[in-house]
Amino acid sequence: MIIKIPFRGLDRTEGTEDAPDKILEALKEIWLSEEGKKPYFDSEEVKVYLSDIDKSLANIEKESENLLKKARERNDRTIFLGGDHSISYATVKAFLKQNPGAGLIIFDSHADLMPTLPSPVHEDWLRSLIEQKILDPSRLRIVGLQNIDEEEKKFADLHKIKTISAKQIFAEGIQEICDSLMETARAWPALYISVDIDVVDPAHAPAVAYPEPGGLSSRELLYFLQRLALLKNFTVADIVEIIPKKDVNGITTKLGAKILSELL
Ligand SMILES: [Mn+2]
Repeated sequence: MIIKIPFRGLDRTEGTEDAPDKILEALKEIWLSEEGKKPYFDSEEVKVYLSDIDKSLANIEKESENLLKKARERNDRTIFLGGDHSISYATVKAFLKQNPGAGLIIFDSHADLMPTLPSPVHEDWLRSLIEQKILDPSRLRIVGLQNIDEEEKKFADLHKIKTISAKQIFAEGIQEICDSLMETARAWPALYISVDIDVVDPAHAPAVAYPEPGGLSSRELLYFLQRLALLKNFTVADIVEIIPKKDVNGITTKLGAKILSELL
């Protein structure tokens, strides 16, 4: 099941609200996944209010909960299409309500652990979930990290958050890193994977608000996702932060569609 969430909380991520429809459009050009599966899906859309963060996040949480229940009854995987990363505040909350003790793997060049604002946005949503004791930081991995702020680093150290930088992936080897990630995730009762497209090098995914040169290649991200998607406890994912109007030749949107086809 694909759930479109055309929401962003900030002007900086303006345009991410166009991504769900553009990604689904690009998906039509992907005939088969690399495993040879045809992408079959139902799609739903969550109602959001672009001028009201709190109202939107509350509604995303409520509707996601209902849709996740429906997906579970049908034994379907659920993929949320953002929007900016703030949507994960609500979707992860809905997921954890149904799957207590579950874990979260985030692919992101940034940590999203900035000091919290009154309403969660794409740079503090993760810290909000931890401060509000919704997410247990021991069941969290941030992969592909490149650019972390000092304040974020303090918070990550304090809560012993395990991060795997892009540099580490290069130095230690993607296979080994992925092996240990799989081992960790396999032990969790359920797994949620969040993909911030800026984890990918801007040479491969230019349509983002904060490009970070030195990121993963498209193929490296696909390698991680294709392996993690083999885990039976992997049930929910999101793909966020694509800004179609900043794209070059539609490659970022198409990468989003490709990721989607590999995760379905
Ligand atoms: Mn992010």
